[in-house]
Amino acid sequence: MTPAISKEELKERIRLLALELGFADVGFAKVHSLTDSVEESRFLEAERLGHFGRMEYLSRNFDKRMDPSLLVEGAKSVIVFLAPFSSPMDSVNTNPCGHTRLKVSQYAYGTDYHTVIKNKLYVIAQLLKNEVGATSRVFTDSAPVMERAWGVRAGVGFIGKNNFLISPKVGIKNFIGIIITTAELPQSEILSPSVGCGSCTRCLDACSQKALYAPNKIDASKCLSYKTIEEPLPAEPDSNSMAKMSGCEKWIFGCDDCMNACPWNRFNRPGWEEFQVNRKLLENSTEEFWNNMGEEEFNTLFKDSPLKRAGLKKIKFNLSR
Ligand code: B12
Ligand code: SF4
Ligand code: SF4
Repeated sequence: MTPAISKEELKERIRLLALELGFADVGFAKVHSLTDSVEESRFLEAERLGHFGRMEYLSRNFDKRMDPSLLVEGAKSVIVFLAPFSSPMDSVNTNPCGHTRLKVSQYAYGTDYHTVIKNKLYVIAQLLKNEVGATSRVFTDSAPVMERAWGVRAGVGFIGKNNFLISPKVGIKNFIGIIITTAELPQSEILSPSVGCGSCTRCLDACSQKALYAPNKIDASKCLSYKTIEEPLPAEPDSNSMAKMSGCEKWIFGCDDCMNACPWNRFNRPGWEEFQVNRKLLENSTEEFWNNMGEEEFNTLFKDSPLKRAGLKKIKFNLSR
């Protein structure tokens, strides 16, 4: 009889398949509850201080957010994947002050990452099923999972002062993909606490909104990413405040300032092609481009794009702020 695959062998098969699929790194953590953890207390503090703004969904399913075994019955492991989205920035207008450069966050330059990443994670979930009959669920920004916290626990990175999960091997511009599975897999080594930000504070200095109000602390309700994507349109025109940005540049969807400021960018891997399909179109878009656009054109051009989360009305509103 063929001997069953060992846990170490299975872990290695997953690692190799993940790299073959284009993931920049992968790590493994044992499932446990996050109750009484530093992440739980930071989450509750942010909620108590009103920092979630109108993102009411963050307060729902708190028990599941703190315990992956409530999302997958019998879960034993959390596997964390890093999917690079860094862009070359080769078509950016380098003399933007002639007109205000309208900026869209790099993560939204391509096809919606939820679809792209999940499709690859399903391939790995299938391997787990074939090899050990495991039940698995795949996630990316789609469920009450503390994705950054699990990234730390799976040894793929540390939490920077800008709150990002940063990998000393593959940098900062990475989405996180997660598989929660009933397969038992060996725990990866966690990074040494000496790996981190040191005395750097570039991200805090770069935040025009002072949303990053202290190291590792973000008032998300002030963050441009929240303001330009998540916050509902106001009933009264311009009733919600936003600190003015520099005259030459304006974020109209998301914000990358605290990410771009980070020296760990030099370790980024090239972003997947799927995440670049609208890059040239979005890097130097103008007010005319947006103001002349109708819903139909928007829905065609950005059919499978993260921009659809905000919608054309919201983007036009962001232009006018
Ligand atoms: C809600 C949300 C937002 C909100 C609020 C963000 C926030 N920081 O709270 C808004 C809309 C503002 C937002 C913005 C962005 N987001 Co967002 N967002 C999320 C989401 C859905 C939930 C995050 C959450 O639970 N927030 C609540 C806070 C309290 O938790 P947290 O951010 O996870 O922070 C924890 C750690 O920082 C940790 N921690 C903090 N300090 C310390 C210290 C120590 C010692 C330790 C151990 C831990 C620790 O504890 C915190 C609480 O548990 C996640 C997906 C997910 N399910 O996790 C994506 C996610 C965090 N976002 C992501 C991205 C890419 C962005 C943007 C870059 C998009 C953009 N360019 O516009 C910005 C970045 C802003 C920033 N500086 O964080 C990625 C981050 C990838 C990465 N490498 O870190 C995620 C993981 C989505 C994904 N699957 O890739 N986001
Ligand atoms: S994404 Fe922009 S507004 Fe939000 S914390 Fe970072 S720098 Fe500040
Ligand atoms: S910019 Fe500096 S302080 Fe901020 S996350 Fe990067 S290394 Fe840390």
